[in-house]
Amino acid sequence: MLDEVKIYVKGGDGGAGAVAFRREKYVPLGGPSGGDGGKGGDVLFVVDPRLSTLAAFQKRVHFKAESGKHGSSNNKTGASGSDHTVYLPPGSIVRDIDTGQVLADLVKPGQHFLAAQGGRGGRGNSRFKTSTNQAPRMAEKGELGQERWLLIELKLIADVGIVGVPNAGKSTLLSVISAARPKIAPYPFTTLEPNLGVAIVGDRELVFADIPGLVEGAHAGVGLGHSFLKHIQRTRLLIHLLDGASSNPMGDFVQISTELALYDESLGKRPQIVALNKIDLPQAQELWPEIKEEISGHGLPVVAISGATHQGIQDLLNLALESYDSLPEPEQEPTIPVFRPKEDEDLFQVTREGDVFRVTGKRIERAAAVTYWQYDEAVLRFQRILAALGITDALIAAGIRVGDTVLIGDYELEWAE
Ligand SMILES: Nc1nc2c(ncn2[C@@H]2O[C@H](COP(=O)(O)OP(=O)(O)OP(=O)(O)O)[C@@H](O)[C@H]2O)c(=O)[nH]1
Ligand SMILES: [Mg+2]
Repeated sequence: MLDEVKIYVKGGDGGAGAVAFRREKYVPLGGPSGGDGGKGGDVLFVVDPRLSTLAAFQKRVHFKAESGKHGSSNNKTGASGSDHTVYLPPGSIVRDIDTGQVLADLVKPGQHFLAAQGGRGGRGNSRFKTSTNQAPRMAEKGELGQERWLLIELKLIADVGIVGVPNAGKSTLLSVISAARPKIAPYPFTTLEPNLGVAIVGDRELVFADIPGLVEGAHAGVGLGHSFLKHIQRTRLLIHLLDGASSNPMGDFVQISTELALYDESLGKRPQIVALNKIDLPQAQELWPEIKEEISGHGLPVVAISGATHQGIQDLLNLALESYDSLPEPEQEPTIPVFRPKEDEDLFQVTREGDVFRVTGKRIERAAAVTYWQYDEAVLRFQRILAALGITDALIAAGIRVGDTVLIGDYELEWAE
């Protein structure tokens, strides 16, 4: 699963303008007739909702548009280079590789981004004809196409994750509730990377992710590994799909729940709706009463559905929307705690200028600020703090005598016995 790729894009260079002159019968030297060069093609990024990963960029990272053709005689403009379109999945963020600045946030199907502009074609010599120069022997070169490296990140933003053992029917469910067309097959590990689909529930949209099948040890990388598990960390809700054709759906349930919790404790606690799939099969119908009771016993909502006949699907969607709306956003990714040494507030410093002693220090200055100097008790208490912090001793060591002035914060005190 690729979340981030660096790709190189280059617009086509503009074609060169031509230097040519008309050749006509009986005209020794005709006027200039060199055509302009063609424009270089652009490299465009376009959102394709059928894509859900950046996997295509494992094979190829350089994309160049075609250059413009050179201009030619008879004022013929060179052909423009064709554009090169690169398709990206929805949720792709395009960044400048050096500054990290976001250049485009590609979300909507069909949304465009001009990744690299093609160069302008050079002007042919007929454009340089003036009253004083009727036969210019000059033309322009084409402008070079823009080139740059871009960083593309994929935000896989799913609201609801569909999890379960291989072959449970997760991809089938996604294909029923959305326009997504994931591969479906009667063998395990058909889905290799998460697929996203948007389901319309009433007047709302929910993005579902069909997660590859999980097996025992998935948290440690068994099966297809666990890199895709992080993509369900941001989902608010899980649909845990049980395979009604399995010999032991409850055993599967416990196993998958364990894998999720082992991968990430909070994922194990993520709200779940359990759905027994393939209820069209007699085998599943037989299992249903017992499963319903057991899952309800765990305090979880449970429904019976069939991706094949669509039984129970609308109930499941309504339930999903209802729980989704009642849930808070999932916790933010944990930030790294920063430990700073705590400032020692008791520290103080005594400085002497003649018979004036200045005491600085956070705690003692605060104590001075909150003392009601008009009350003896308060003053006594302040003196106890001075002693406790070792300031009295420090002042004596510094040579203070009765009648000298002590400055603490904004206060001026007279030293007495
Ligand atoms: N009878 C019946 N078969 C179903 C139902 N849903 C899915 N299937 C079949 O179960 C098999 C597996 O379906 P998938 O949707 O590929 O299962 P998956 O959970 O995505 O499997 P992986 O991607 O391999 O983890 C296919 O042969 C489906 O046709 C259902 O409701 N009833
Ligand atoms: Mg699948």
